[in-house]
Amino acid sequence: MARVVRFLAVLVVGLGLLAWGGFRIISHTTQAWFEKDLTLRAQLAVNGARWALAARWASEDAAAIRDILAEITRDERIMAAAACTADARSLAATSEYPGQFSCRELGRRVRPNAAAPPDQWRTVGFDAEITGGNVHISVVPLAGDEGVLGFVVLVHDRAFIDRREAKVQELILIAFLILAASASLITVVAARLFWKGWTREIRSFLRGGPQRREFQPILRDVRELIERISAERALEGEGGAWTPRRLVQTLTEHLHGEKVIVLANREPYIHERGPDGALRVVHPASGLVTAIEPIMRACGGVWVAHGGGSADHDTVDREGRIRVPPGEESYALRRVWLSAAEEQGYYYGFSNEGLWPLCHIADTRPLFRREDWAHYQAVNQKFADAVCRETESDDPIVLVQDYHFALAPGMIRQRLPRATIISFWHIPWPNSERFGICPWREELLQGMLGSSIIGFHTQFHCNNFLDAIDRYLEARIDREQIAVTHQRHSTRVRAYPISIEWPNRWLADLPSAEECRREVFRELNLPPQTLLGVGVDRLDYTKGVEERLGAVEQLLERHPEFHGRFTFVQLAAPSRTLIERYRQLNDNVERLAARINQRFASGSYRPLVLLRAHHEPPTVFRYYRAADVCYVSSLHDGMNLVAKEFVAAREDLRGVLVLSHFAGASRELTEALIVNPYDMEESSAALAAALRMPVEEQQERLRAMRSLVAAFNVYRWAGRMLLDAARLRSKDRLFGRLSDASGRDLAGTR
Ligand code: ADQ
Repeated sequence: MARVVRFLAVLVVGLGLLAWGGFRIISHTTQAWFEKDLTLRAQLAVNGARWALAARWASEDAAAIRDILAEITRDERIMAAAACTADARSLAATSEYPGQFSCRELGRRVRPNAAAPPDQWRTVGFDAEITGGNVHISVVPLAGDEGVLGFVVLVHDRAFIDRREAKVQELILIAFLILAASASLITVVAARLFWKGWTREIRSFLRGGPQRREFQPILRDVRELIERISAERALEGEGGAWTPRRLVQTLTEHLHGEKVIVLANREPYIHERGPDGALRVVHPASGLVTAIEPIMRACGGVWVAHGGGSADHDTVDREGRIRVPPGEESYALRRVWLSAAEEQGYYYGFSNEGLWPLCHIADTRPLFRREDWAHYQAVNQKFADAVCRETESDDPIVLVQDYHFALAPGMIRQRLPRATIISFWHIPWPNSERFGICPWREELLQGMLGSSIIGFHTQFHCNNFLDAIDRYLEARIDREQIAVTHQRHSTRVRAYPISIEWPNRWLADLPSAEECRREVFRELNLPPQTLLGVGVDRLDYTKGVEERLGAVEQLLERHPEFHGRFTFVQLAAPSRTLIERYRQLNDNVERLAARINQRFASGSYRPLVLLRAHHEPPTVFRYYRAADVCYVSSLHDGMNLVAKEFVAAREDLRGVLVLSHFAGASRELTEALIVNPYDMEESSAALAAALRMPVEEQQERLRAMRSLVAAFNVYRWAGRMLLDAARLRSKDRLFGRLSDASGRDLAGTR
């Protein structure tokens, strides 16, 4: 109510000011007109009497001149008149002439300047006040045969002008009101008619009836709104929890049970043959696999990946397929074979020496080689072809994973224009200046824009991506829809923060935290009062393992009370060891661990345990459960699932997570102790605080983080992407129908 009153008050004041301003202008203009009119009249009157006046001027016949002046004042609007000589003496004046306007004073007015001779004099006019009212004075030079003789003064009645002015203003006001009333009336009638048609169209649209073309943009907005609301409802739905069942339901209801094809470089199950010839299945240490595998278990479909295991060939059928997971077969793994040269160029070279350091701010220079690029293109084409062979319809749902396949979306789109391609970029996206380092930046962006949706972990990375498009491609960016249109194809860009499965399958058969702790302590030969810290990573320079060990060293330096009591165990899965920078990292970490042990070891006490090997998930989870503190010190990380796994593992609500500010996970797990891993002071202090943290505080922090990871689990991550894909598909189908009906390509105008 107060708002309405405020609005009306502002409206009234605004209109008042407008009207006042309008009147000022009108009155000014009419006044100027009237004054001009008076001057003209005065000149006419004097000119009309000019010969008669001139004849009497030389003899200075005052009586005759007065008679002529009296004749002039017969005009009802001229009240009085006077005649003055060139040297400003009074010759004659009518009886009503007001004495206050002397010839001397008026003589000064007709001269443009003091020295101006009479032939330069000009007619002047001005308003004045006399007893009895306002007047207008005109002073008109009188010309004879021998030049200017003097001037005539005419006194006009201003009351007449004021009356006329008021009348004009009144008429203008009436015209204005009539105009405003007609305009309002027309607007109201038009709006009513339009509203009526509009609402009728919406009602008919909701009932599924025919739609008129001119209403299609409005109906499209309404449709989008309805879809968004229903998708949000489906997403947050009853019960709220996202489970494998709910994900499958979503797929069935919204995507008609469509088969999902995942394209990822890493395979979820690697078959290795040991030295004894026995076959072994390995779960790779990969955040991507951790996240996608539960989705495939739930939804079925095909996972297309590089077959890199030593026994991978021996376990597949002729098409390179094998049903997985072993013993619980629910989806197909389709292996693609790469030659050593292809793997070197595409995987180690372009992907991991080029794109990986390009996208991570961790002080390692990206290396771009032309031959790597050629392999990257060829291998992307090879995988894209494999995906197309796995499809059963012309509009499959394809989930393209990560930076290994920036070109594949465009290649798949070329063969299957109606496919729904969701690309997810698991690592950060750099700012556009850094991205510009890549010599094939345009090609990468074009390839990615073959996707229907491109996902990143954070909005920040989405924005960086849009900036890169803006800078390097001729494309239209719609910042409201967050979409890019390039060569008539539209791609949505969205943030989908990835997560882990909840409940976690690896926890189901795991012993209690106490038992895990006992087992780990036995394995590491630790005394029971030991405080245990743990780090779990692929050995990658972006994970900040060197910085982490530095923080442990400083903790022991600054806090002697932890000597002999604190042990940090680092599980480090060797990764990309063919690359020089990774070999260096390996050596550095080993050297650092040795130095710390040398400095602080005593008796059987070793402050640092480096377990440089791949560990199967049950072992990893056992360490999470055994630890007092888990330190994730990434220098730059898209998300980091280790942090979320630690939170999931701590059903006992014990333990503290110390988490790098530079991991995407720090945006969600705000109850962790968030640190800058480059700052040794801060991170070692955080480790000390974690080791001293009261149990109640540990419980409180973990409770909050656990409820977040439970609600925002990986099923929700996939569910949101699939719902968005479903919306796009129905929209595409609708547009397809509309364009068929109208013979126009509407899809291209989106
Ligand atoms: P990654 O860089 O692989 O993933 P991350 O998210 O930390 O990183 O996941 C690592 C996974 O490997 C975890 O599941 C962990 O348990 C496992 N792991 C780590 N060390 C291991 C070891 N020594 N032995 C066995 N398993 C180990 C990329 C991005 C991340 C993003 C994920 C998912 O770099 O930022 O979170 O994708 O999108």
